[in-house]
Amino acid sequence: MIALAKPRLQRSLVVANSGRNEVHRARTSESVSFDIGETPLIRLLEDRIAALFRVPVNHGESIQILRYLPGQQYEAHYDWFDPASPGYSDVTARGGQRVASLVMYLNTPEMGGGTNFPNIGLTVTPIRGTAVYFSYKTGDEATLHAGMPVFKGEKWIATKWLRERSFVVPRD
Ligand SMILES: O=C(O)CCC(=O)C(=O)O
Repeated sequence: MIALAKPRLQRSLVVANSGRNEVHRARTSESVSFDIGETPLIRLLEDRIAALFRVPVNHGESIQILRYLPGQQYEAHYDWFDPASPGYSDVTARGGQRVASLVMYLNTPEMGGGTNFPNIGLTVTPIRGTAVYFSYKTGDEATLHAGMPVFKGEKWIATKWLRERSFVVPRD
């Protein structure tokens, strides 16, 4: 997964209140999005996620692979879209609201880079081959989370966001 992503990394974007994807100081990693079913490995991963969470493949957004270098982070945020933000109807027009997130750790950073849930006092330590999954309803404050700064080494993750309805054309 890391080898697939490396040549295509670009500064990560966030979904801004406007509904557009923008570079933001809160998210300083680099990443790449893979189209649904883009490679056999991506397809395998999508199928496993769909089977594990019993959510059809087409409810999933594209898998993103991210790399954080020392000092890079993703400040605390929610993955569900805020109904009060101006871009809400645009970002939910296709697939509806996000209902769950999966963060898969592709390596073990030397120091730092935990996934912190400040409202429930939990920090998940990134360990290669493990993942953190959380589902939510709109407004769920327990799911506030941050990718804490990496202090030493690199942090690689793959993320998957799931929608309440079909988000992409079903794969063959
Ligand atoms: O880097 C992490 O541990 C969390 C990533 C994250 O919050 C996200 O991509 O939404």
